[in-house]
Amino acid sequence: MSEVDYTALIPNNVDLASDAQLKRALEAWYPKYIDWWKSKGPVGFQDSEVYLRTAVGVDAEGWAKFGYVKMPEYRWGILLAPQEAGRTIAFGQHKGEPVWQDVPGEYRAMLRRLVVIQGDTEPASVEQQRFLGQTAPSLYDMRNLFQVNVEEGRHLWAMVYLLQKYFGRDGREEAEDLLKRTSGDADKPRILGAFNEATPDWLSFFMFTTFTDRDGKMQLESLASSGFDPLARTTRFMLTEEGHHMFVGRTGVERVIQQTCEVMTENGITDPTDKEAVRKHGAIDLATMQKKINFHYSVTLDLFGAEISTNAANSFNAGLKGRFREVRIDDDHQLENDTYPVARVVDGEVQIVDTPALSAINARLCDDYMDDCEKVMKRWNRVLQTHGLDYSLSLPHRAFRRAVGEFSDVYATVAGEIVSETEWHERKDEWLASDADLEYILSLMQSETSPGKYASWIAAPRAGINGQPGDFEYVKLAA
Ligand code: BYC
Ligand code: FE
Ligand code: FE
Repeated sequence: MSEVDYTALIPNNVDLASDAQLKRALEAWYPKYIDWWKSKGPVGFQDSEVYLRTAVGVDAEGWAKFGYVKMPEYRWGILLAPQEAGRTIAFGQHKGEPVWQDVPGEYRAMLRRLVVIQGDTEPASVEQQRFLGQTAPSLYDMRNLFQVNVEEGRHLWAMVYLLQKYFGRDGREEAEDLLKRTSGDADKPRILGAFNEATPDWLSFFMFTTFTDRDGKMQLESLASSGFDPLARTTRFMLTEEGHHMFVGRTGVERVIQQTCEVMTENGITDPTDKEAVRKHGAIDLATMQKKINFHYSVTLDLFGAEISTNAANSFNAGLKGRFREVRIDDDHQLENDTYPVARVVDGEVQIVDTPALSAINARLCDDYMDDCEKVMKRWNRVLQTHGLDYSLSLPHRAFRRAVGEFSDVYATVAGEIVSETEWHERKDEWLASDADLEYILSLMQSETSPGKYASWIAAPRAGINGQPGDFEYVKLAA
């Protein structure tokens, strides 16, 4: 059962061969997916040989193999983590009951919505990143981009499998619609805000994979404890891939910082706010990086939904969506008598208010996300410290520039001070990249396609992918 069948059109470890109806539905969806990939996926490079990893097993050790693949021929598979015998529901009102192998009728709509929202983000991110191959700072980075893209494509398959197997005709319709909405489209946009933003340059891509893929991690972790076992097993395997996406983002930004630090040290630039001095050498100044952090972090916080949410309380109670690493939390996992401290706007300032824990599920997940992001900031700041620079990067306050939840009606500075709308607009260039900053970044986006060479604004990685040497040809460009 957990062996992956690679002889089938759709590689899988779910014994697809024995379910003729499902197999037909997925095989009918396959050409539509390929059409979508070719028309809305990476622009160009479809005939190039890309050094990609493909999942070939689901155990922690040795689940992937590396080799050259043309992207449209990537083996997008349906891979579930192994079933745990005797697993019971870990939280909510059904706590202790055996997990569900089928959709519980009373929760069908709730569950379908979670699967559809999760599924919608995956192709959206591929669409957002479709032009980046053309301006890759190296073949190494180009390969990483395409690796992330094919895996987000696989994540879409993961959700489509659930929809088609467990949700009948509605599920098949939802699967079609996942290919019909498009990131940024005026008429049929993707469901969640951040997935309709543009990713026009590589700094944005690295920030996106740092911050927005990290929301993916948090959401998948909370679905990984779902009482609906097929969803839990699917998301558990997706998490193994998510690690690489966040690695690409975190080390990508780190390498940009590294390059800037080197430029500053070599040229005796000591004022970190002197952006022209750094830009003269083709690097990205630290202040602009801070502004990009402010943008991507605040957009991503909105993905957690309202801090206080009955939707979240209902899906927790139902046993469908838990908290971050639910099973490791030391409490009763039902939360009927618990409270949780939630940051809210009270009398014109941000205050912490004890709130019934069930209604604060989203707030808590968001807090766990913030802690995770703080660790990333520490790593980035270590690079600055190593170079003896008196500057540090930081996360903006949670109230800054929010469109969803507690802070959506107020205007707050990056320090969390609530100001008037007029003042906020007057000062916003202090916190967000200006058009001129963004144009400068875009002007740096020239592709570098010689093996082992890197664009002026980014340092080489510390190690190659799968132990490959520095001048490895990660993408063999089609003539
Ligand atoms: N934009 O109670 P509320 C990833 C709507 S990323 C627009 O506040 P809830 C990835 C909401 O639909 C992870 N609308 O929120 C990363 C609702 O509308 P209705 C993706 C929004 O439901 C990088 C209303 O507001 N996975 O995998 O508790 C690359 C009130 O809802 C937004 C998931 O998110 C928004 N930002 O929580 C590739 C997991 N936020 O129904 C991939 C599945 C809320 O009242 N989704 N609304 O009309 C969920 O768990 C929840 O739906 C959310 C929202 C956490 C997103
Ligand atoms: Fe994903
Ligand atoms: Fe991802």
